[in-house]
Amino acid sequence: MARTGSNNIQAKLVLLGDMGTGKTSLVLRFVKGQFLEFQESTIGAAFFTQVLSLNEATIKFDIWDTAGQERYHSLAPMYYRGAAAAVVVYDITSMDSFERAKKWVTELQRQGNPNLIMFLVGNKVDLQQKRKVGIEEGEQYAKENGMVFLETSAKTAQNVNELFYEIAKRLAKKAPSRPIGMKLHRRPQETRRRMFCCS
Ligand code: G3D
Ligand code: MG
Repeated sequence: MARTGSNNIQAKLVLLGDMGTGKTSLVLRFVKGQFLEFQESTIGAAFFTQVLSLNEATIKFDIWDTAGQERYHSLAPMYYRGAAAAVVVYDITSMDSFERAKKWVTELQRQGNPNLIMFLVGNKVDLQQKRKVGIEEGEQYAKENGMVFLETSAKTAQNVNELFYEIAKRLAKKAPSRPIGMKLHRRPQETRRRMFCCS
């Protein structure tokens, strides 16, 4: 994370979690305000940028949306290394995805940066009738691991902007105050780029 002007912050954000939990959908909801019922699986990782303005600072997010499949696991450190914030996503209708989320948290704790701001997100909260992971379970685990916890729905947009605002607020609090003299574009273009293909 770097403060690139008096109150401009550039921060790397990574999304981790099992395939199918809704990582790409959450990012698309935030960046483009859209949701796709049939969302292509991410191959390797995808990159997005988005700018969010708070009263106290403007945050430019460099977002790495990872694939989540086991076969791409060895690439994950590339995405979480140097990240200022990590969002570990599970699907509230899948206990397996919650267990997988815990593994990501353990990996981040072992290998990641101790200053990393970590969020635990239970997505697909619109599917209440299929819920397998209780809200208390998520909350409890997040608390034990010093994470911020939220349940979201990329489909209905519930808590999605709140998630990114909360990340931005915490980044703004933590960012070093010494400017390092790099300017943001006034209206950075959102980009999406496939990094790895195909197996
Ligand atoms: P991933 O990036 O974590 O692998 P995706 O997950 O964003 O690709 O989403 C996987 C599937 O879950 C997609 O459906 C997507 O539409 C759906 N999905 C994502 N978020 C939500 C949500 O909040 N609620 C509901 N009900 N569905 C969601 P398909 O049909 O393409 O598998
Ligand atoms: Mg994806």
